[in-house]
Amino acid sequence: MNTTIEALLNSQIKYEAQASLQYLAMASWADAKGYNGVSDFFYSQSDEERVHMSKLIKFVNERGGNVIIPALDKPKDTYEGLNELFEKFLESEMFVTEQINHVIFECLQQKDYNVHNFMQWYVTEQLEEEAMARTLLDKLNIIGADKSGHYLFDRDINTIAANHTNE
Ligand code: OFO
Repeated sequence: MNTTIEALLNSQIKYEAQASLQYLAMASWADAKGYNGVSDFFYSQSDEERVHMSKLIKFVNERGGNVIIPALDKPKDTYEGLNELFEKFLESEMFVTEQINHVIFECLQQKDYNVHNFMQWYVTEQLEEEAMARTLLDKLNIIGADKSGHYLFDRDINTIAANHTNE
């Protein structure tokens, strides 16, 4: 396996793992605050990121590359409220998108069309997740500091996210 691409895929394994851990911390924060809907949402986002990580690990191994299972940074686990929580969610997704674009760019530089092809799944996934994070943050910005709005957001978040995915 091309060593530049192998290193980039190992970095990507870390970013997906870090996102999974971050969303787990977000789920736990929301759980403790009584936002059950938001908590379920982040538990499931955390699971999804773990799948993204495993998919990369399996791919690198199948291609005969050397997988490095990374050490992770401690995730942020306190938030001022839902607005900050979802700002961080969008930031995290935008960061991952940027990294994936970088992998894609390097695949083309290195003429590694096989990995380029494999990474298309991540491009589509990121597009979807970033759009969803933006939609949720937009809704929270409309709600502002209104407590009953936060109550309804928490109640409806999984429906909003599901409908968003089906659009
Ligand atoms: Fe891994 O999909 Fe978002 O970050």
